[in-house]
Formats: sequence, structure tokens, C-alpha cells
Amino acid sequence: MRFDVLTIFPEIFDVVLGSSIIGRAQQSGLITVNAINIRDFSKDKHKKTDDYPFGGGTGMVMMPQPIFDAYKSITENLDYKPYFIYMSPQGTKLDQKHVERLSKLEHIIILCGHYEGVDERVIENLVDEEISIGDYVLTGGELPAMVLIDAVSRAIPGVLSNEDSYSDETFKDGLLEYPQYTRPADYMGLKVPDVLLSGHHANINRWRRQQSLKRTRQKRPDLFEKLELSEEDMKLLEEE
Ligand code: 4HQ
Repeated sequence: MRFDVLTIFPEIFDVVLGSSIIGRAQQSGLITVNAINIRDFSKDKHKKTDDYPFGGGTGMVMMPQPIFDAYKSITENLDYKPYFIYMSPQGTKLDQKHVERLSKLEHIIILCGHYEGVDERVIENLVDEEISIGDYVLTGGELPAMVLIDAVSRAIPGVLSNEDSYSDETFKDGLLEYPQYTRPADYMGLKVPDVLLSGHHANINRWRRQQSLKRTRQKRPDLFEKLELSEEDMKLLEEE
């Protein structure tokens, strides 16, 4: 999977996406993250990329020309059209289903806006989809782009090790993760549930499923409502 990010702050992607699991995925060639400086495509003598809004009002708007030219520099030698995403609070809110759908693509371009956003002609003519990471306002699209790249990358086969494996975790079945414990079994009198120390794997799996169901109902009733529960799940929820 290849990500090209159009941004006026390309350097901030290096550390975040160069470290840990995403860094390893880049080194192994499973993903490539290429941050492209929109400023490099400015034709202005001061390398300006924004201008005043027509019609007046506060703030600045990102100009179309540097963005169109940066886009052209990516696509001119390709025989296909990469999927173009604009990070924006006006977009569809990102969830794990959406992440999985995006993880099947081969090449994604992500545009990060600043100020009051980008000239509408960019959105109308280049953008395939606007995506939001949540209903709050940030100062730029860089953090949202990194969130998207991180979430999509870890859904690509091979990016997570078998140990951190992608299945069996939060949202996989629309359920929250069960509680986790590590050594010691007794920390200053705070005990790990007995079943986890029993070595009885059927019982452990049953307990974990039950915990996932109960905590989803308790903490995320919105997710719980959408579940299709089996007979066995219903029984687990009734216990205790
Ligand atoms: N911004 N989810 C404004 C966001 C945002 C979000 C990015 C701030 C775009 C122009 N992006 N710029 N929330 O708040 O994606």
C-alpha cells in the first residue's frame, strides 16, 4: 500500500510514522508513506500556498494551483487513478469497517488542509472522499492523516505480528476487548480472576466472550444495540 500525503508540514510525519509498528511496516516495504510538501509547488516568489477568501471573511484558503500541481506530480506517470482523500470534519466519520475497506486499496493520496480549508474546486475535481476522524475541530489535517494511515496500515496483512494479531480485538465483532492482566497474579492484594490462571481454555474463552459482551453493553450501548447475539451470547449475558 502506498500513501502520498499532501501537506505544508511534511516533516511531522517522519517520527510518528517512522517509529514502532508503522515504522517497521515501512522498512519491510509493506507500506510506503511519502509526505509531499505542497509549498514546493507554489509558483509564488514567497512560496505562498494560501490566499484571502473571495467574498471576504476571516482566515485564509489554500490555493488550488499548488495542490493541483502536487497531485499531477504523483499521477502523471501512473496508468491508474489513486484514491484521493481529504481530511475534513465535513467528511464521513471514520470507523473500523471503513478502515478495513480502505486497507484493500493499493494507493491512497491524502490531502491535509490548514486555515479555513482548501479551495472548493480541489474538493470538486480531485477528491474522491472526505473523511473525518471525529466531531471536533483541529488546526490542520496532519493529525487526522496520521490517524488514518495508522489505522489502515495495521489492517493490512503482515503489518501486525502474530502476537499482536489483527483478529480477536476491539471492534472486530463489534465488541469491546475483554480485560487483560499480566504478572503478578497478586499485586499488593489486587488479584487476577481465577479462571485466567486455571489453564482451562474453553472456560477462559467463555469468560472472555462474556466480559466483552458485558462491557460493550455497559460502556458502549451504541455498539451493543447493533450486535446480533447468539443464544449462547444471551446466556452469557444473563449469568451473574
Ligand atoms: N480539520 N477530521 C480543519 C479537522 C479534521 C477532523 C482538518 C481541521 C481540516 C481545514 N479533519 N482543516 N476533525 O478538524 O479530519
